[in-house]
Amino acid sequence: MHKIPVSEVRNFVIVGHSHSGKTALTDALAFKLGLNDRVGSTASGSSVSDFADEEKTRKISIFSASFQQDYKSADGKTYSLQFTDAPGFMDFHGQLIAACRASDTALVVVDASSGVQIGTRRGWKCATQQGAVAHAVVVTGLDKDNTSYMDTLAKIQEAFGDCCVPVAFLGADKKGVVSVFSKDVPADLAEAAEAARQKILELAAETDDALMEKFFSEGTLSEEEINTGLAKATAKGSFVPVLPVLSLSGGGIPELLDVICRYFANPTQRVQNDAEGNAIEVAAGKPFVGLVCKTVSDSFVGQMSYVRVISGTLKSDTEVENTRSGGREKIGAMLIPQGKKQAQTDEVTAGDIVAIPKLKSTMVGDTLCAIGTSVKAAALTFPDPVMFAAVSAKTQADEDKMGTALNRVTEQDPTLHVERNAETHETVLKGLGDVHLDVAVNLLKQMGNANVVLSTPRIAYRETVNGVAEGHHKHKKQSGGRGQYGEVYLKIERLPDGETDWFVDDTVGGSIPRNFMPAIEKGLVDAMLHGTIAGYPVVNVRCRVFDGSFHDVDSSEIAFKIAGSKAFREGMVKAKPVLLEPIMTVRIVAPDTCMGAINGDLSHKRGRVLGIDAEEGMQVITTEIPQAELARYTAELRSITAGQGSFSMEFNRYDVVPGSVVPKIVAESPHKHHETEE
Ligand SMILES: Nc1nc2c(ncn2[C@@H]2O[C@H](COP(=O)(O)OP(=O)(O)O)[C@@H](O)[C@H]2O)c(=O)[nH]1
Ligand SMILES: [Mg+2]
Repeated sequence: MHKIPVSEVRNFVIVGHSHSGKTALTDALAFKLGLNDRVGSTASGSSVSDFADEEKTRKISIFSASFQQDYKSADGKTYSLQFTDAPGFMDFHGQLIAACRASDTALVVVDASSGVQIGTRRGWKCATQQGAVAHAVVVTGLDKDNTSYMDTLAKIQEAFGDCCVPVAFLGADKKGVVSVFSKDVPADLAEAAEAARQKILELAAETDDALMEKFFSEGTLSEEEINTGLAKATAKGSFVPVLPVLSLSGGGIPELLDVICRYFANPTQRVQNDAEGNAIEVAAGKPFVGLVCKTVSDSFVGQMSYVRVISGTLKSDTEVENTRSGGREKIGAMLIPQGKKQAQTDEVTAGDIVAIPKLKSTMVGDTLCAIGTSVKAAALTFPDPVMFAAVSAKTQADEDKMGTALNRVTEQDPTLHVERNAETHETVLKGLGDVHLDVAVNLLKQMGNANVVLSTPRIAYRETVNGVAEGHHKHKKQSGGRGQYGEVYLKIERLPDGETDWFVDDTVGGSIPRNFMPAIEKGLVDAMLHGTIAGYPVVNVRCRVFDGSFHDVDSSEIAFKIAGSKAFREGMVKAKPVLLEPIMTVRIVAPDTCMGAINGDLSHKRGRVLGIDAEEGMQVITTEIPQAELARYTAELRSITAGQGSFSMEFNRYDVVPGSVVPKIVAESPHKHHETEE
C-alpha cells in the first residue's frame, strides 16, 4: 500500500483542554475521510476515538487513538493523513506526551464557549516540547449560544501571538465556514478577510527573499507562491492558521482538510535527533528508525507496540534491532491504526504510525532500527507520579492475580508505577492523579481479573535520638545445664551528618572479648529495626559499647546479642528519641488568582514556602510539605484552583515530626507491638 511520498504525509495530533471538542472533531474527520459510515459520538458511545469501556462510561478520553487515511485534496494530490486524538485531562498527560512525540503538527482545539484554558496551553506547550514543529488552531463550540468566533480569535492571538491568523471565518448563519481566499466573502466579513489575506501574504513572503522582493514590487503573490511560503511559515512557527469547525454538522471540515494538506508540516520538516543530539536524516530511502511511543496489552492479540517511523521504510516479515536491549525483533504483521479498527499493511515509511503485534521485549521509549545501524532516538521521558495509593486485593483469589495484573497495566502506562515497599509491606500504586489511579483499578479488573481496593499509603517514618544516654542490660539465665551470660553497657548519640561509622567498640581491658562484638552489633541492628516511639526503623544513631562483662562458660553469641538489643532499647528511651517524617519539595504551578487559596491550604498542611516565581503567566510556588499531608493533594489542589493548578514533587529529606502530631502517628502505627516483643 502507501506509495505516497513523505512530502505528502501530514501527521498531526489533536490537543486542547478537556471537553473542548477534540474527540468530536476526530469523529467528524473520520466520517469525512470514510473511516466510519456515520458520525460517531461520545454521547452514544459510538465514537471512533473513545471506544474503550472506561472512556465510554466516563465520557472522557483516556487513551490516545490514532487514524490514517489517504485523502485526495482539491489540488489534485493525494495526501496520507495520520492523526491522533490525545486526551486533554491532566491525569493522562503521559498519553499526550507520547502522542505529541509521534506527530509533526499540533492541531489545538479551542472551545469558543470557554476560550483559551489551562489544557489549551498545556497541549500547545507539550507539542512544542516533544518536537512538533507546527501549530494550527480550530475553534469549536460555535453553534452554542453566546459564542463569537471573532472574540475567540482575539483570545487566541493574545495567548499565542500574532502568528495566529484566521484562514477562514464563520458564516453569518453560523452554519458554514468562509475561507479568506473565497471569491465571495460576505460584505460583513470583507474587511476582516482582507486584513487576514494581507497578513498571510506578508508571512508567506517573509519565508523567502525572492518572494519578499516580488511582494514589495507587485504587492501580491501567486496562489502557488502563497502556498509554498505558508507551508514553510507553519513549519517554522511564524504562521499558525486558525479556522472555525462545526464538528457536529461537519461544517468547516473540508476547509480544515485543505489547511492540513496545504500548510501542515511534513515529516522531513521536523527535526529528529538521536540520543546524542545529532540529527537523524528523514527520508524514505534512509535506513529504518522508529520510536516506540506506546504499547497496549490486548487480551486477544497480546502486546501491541505503536511505532512512529522516524526515517526510512519498514517492511513486514523482516527483522529489526532494538537499540536498548541490543536484541533483534521479528516484525511479522504490521497494522495501520484507524481508531478501534486496524488495516493490514506490508510497508510503512517516515511519518507513519504503525502498530506491530507481539514484539518480544520492546518497551515504550525503545528505538527500533535497521540491523547494524544501532540508532537511538532522543529519549521519550514522562513525568514522575504525584499521587500514591496503597493497593490491596479483595480476596485471596484476587491476591494471586494482582501481581500479574499490575505488571500488565503498568507496562502499558509509563506514568503508572508500582512499588513494593518492603518497609511498610504495602504495594503502592503511583500515578498522575486520583482519576488515573481509579482508572487503573478498573483496568486491573478488566485486563487481569483482579479486584483491588485503594487506600492511603503508610508513611515510612523513621526514628532517631536527639540526646545522649547510656543503656545497660545484663542477660543472665541459669536453668539446669549450661547458662547464658552477657552484659553490655553502651552510649547512644546522634550520628553526625555524613558519618557512617555507627558501631564503636570503646571497651578497655577485655571487659567483653572481641569475638562477641559482632553478636552485639547484630543485636543492635535487630533492635534498630523498631524504634521505641512507634516501632519505626531507627536511623542516624551511633552506639558506643564501653563496658560489660562475660562468663567463661556461659557467655555466648546469642547472650550478647540479646544484651545488646535490650541495652539499646533502654538507652534509646532515655536519649530523647524523636520521630522523623519524609519531607517533599513540592512545586506548585497555578494562576495568580489562586495564590491566596493555595497559601491558606499550605498552612494547614505544615507547608513551608521557599519561593514564588512567575513563569509564563503562572505563579510557581516552591514549598516543602510533609509527605503525610500530601495523600490527597492532586484532588485538593484541583478543587481549590478549579482545575488550573498542578504540582510535582520529589523527596527532599527526613525531618523531625512536631510533638503535636506524634500521638496520632503512634496511635496509627502498625508496629506498636514490637515494644513488648521478647
Ligand atoms: N454544541 C457543541 N458541542 C460540542 C462541540 N464539540 C464537542 N461538543 C460536545 O462537547 C462534549 C465534549 O466533547 P469531546 O469531543 O468529548 O471533548 P474532548 O474532551 O476535547 O475530546 C461532548 O458532549 C460533545 O458532543 C461543538 O462544536 N458544539
Ligand atoms: Mg476526547
